[in-house]
Amino acid sequence: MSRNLKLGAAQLGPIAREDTRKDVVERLLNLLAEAGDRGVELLVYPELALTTFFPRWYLEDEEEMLSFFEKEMPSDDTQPLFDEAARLGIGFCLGYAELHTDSDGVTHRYNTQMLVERDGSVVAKFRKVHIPGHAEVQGWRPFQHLERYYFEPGPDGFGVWRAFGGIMGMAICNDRRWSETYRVMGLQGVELIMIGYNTPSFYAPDPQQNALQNFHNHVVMQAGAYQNGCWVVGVAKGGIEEGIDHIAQSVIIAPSGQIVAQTITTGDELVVANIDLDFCSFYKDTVFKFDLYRVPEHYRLISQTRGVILPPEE
Ligand code: CDT
Repeated sequence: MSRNLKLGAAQLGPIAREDTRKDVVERLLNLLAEAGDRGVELLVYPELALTTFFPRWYLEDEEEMLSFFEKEMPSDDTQPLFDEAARLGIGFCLGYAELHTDSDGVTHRYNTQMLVERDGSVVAKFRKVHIPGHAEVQGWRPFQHLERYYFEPGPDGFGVWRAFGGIMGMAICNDRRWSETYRVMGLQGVELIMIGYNTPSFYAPDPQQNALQNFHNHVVMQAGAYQNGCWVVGVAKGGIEEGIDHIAQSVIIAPSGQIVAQTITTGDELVVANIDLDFCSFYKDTVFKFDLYRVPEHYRLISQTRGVILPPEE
């Protein structure tokens, strides 16, 4: 049996601070048109795909800050993307900064991805859980990573949704570095995890990691795919954006942990793979048959006896 899905990773190159939503949506539409020509059914765009990666700046002025956030989705500017995708019968996953007002009138700022089905219906919103960086300006850094100033962690954790003929999950950028991201979705039977990212090549707290950025990007997603028997697609906004270099190397990864497609540029680029969701069962029903082989009671035993306390030094 096979459940084939033509999956596209729509990598973006840099977005300048001055670029309007209309400019960016034009680029998203170009990638969508190419995806249509290549038979794509589900197209995944990066994290914060509508704007530059503004957390590199400390914006005090509320109006200026909120100009990077979407108050509604779709908006007037993004409606053409929704319309064209539905006309072509292509579903998509789009990252953006979300300004959400809850039923008590309290506003929340989230780093969000929306999943839209081929008929244009919204499947789900996922809000980034692991918010990296810092909340106050740190003058020693050559540039800031103020995600903790702009965003609060998503309150809903990692869910999965039945869509596109399978079980779909999402994560955003820093989420991909944490093993529990994949495992929490793995325990819910996830078959495809969609991840957008913006990752500067320069890591100020420990620059010896710079040379390993592309390795770390792939190793976490390949391990997450293999250990949970699921497909993973990781999509970058890469290249030199406002003077800051970002890694690219967007990938589609099989449940075997192998990379089946990868971008070769740091700009706008589409890579496509025909993924079989039934291929997950080769791993979910064998080496990673959770019901048979996992021993959660043993984890409890360890935490009861050892907790989080390290043994005393000799
Ligand atoms: N966007 C995002 O989450 N980026 C982080 C950068 C490293 S932490 C400052 C990442 O994990 O790729």
